[in-house]
Amino acid sequence: MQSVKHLLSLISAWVLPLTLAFGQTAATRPNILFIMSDDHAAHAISAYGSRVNQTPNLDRLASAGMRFNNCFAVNSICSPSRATILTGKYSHLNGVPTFNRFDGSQPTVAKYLQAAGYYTCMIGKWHLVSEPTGFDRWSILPGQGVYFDPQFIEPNGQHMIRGYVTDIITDLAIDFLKNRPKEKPFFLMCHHKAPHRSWEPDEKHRAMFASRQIPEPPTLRDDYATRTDAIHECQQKVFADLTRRDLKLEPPADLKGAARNAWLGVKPTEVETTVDGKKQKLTGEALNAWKYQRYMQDYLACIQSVDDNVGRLLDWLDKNDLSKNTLVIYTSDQGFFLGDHGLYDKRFMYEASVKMPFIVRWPGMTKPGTVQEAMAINPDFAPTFMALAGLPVPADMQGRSLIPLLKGERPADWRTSWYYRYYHDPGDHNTRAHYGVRTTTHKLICFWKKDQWEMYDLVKDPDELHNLYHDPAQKDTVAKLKAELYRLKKELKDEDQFAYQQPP
Ligand SMILES: [Ca+2]
Repeated sequence: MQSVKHLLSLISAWVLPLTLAFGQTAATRPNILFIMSDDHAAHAISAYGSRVNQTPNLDRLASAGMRFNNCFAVNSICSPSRATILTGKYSHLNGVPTFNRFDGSQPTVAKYLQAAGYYTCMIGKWHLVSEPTGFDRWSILPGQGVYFDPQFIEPNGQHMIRGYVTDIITDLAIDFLKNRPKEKPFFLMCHHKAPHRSWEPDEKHRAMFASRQIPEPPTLRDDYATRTDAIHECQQKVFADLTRRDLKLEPPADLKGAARNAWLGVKPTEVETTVDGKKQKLTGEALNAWKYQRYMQDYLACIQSVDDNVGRLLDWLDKNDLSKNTLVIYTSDQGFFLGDHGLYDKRFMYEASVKMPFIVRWPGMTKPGTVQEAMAINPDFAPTFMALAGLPVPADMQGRSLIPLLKGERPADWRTSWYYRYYHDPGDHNTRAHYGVRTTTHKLICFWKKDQWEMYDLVKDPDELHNLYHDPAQKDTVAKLKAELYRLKKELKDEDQFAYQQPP
């Protein structure tokens, strides 16, 4: 703790000379508006070529800025991604491999920016158990929070706000911007709860999607041939694992309390519903298709409200003459399976899960309507914020500033591979722990508790349907990927700190 305080005071002393050295003066340092939703897959954004929805406000941001096509979460679940974004470090160094408590006494990018004169604020989903540190103002949802009439925790207590959570978080963000000290640049983390499970839209957006037929993804009926045990064993399957609660089925009126909850927790194999005005009993393939529709209709309706609210924030910046000197980011804490491989949720190192949407508008610096193919990872976010504030990137942050990429300059030594590690096993969905490496062309995954491996050629098989690990023709490729995996693991100081035991 003492060393952190010492470090922060040193940084304060450095700020003036360093900002001058980095060419960012107090007057030119940009405001940073970081909007992050929860579980919003890039392939549910029309700027990313979505087949399932339209997101005009996110598209507006993308057309005025840069869309990253290859931005990834290095541990694809909520709390670990948040801890990584704050610290610039992998889970094994920031101490949050699963849903455990974040040690708020460690250095974070919010603390560094606050010490450097930024006005810092955190609004919405926090999900790190401990209270936020390094923020001048914060208002967070307890745990996962709820969609309707949510509670918020603030430094001086907890209170409920009536309404829909996505609207309220945006209201709070605007209130913060209105009442900020105008002489300081701001760093605002605006974290939406939506579209996290249990996917509860407000009435307006629910109605928009209620009768919409959503196209099925090509891998919805993946038979998992050639894959190892993990995907067979996991319980995050659209057809097998969605509950009556997920599907918004109405319990019998006489059921109360625990009995009602038990009824809602059932994964139904038969559902009575109304199709084209007629009551029907759905089973088998008809029920499977219906489950996918119910899941996606609600998930997409939640996203539509996020999109509307991003539009509100962008409008507010425009009206208050803040758009020019504010860097705006839209991202999600990880991706999500939208029926891809027959799954919902995230966790696996497969593309739909690890790929984060990442859209950045930075007027005057980032060329409008550009697309970035270089690989970014969520440990890069904190170093990027440091560099934007004109601060040196601390040596123990494991990512790299994205500023050169945002300016359209790709450093010759930019990464061509990155390391992944997921720990929450069995977790909520019986998903096996694994680590792996992804390059620009291949992916190697090791489920270390069983010593089972998968290898994919992402160029020939972008849907990751053909595990080539045991293919004799791929022997050399597998050996090279293994060498790279262990090189990265060592370089990142992953010494299996949480391999077999996670913090409580
Ligand atoms: Ca999440």
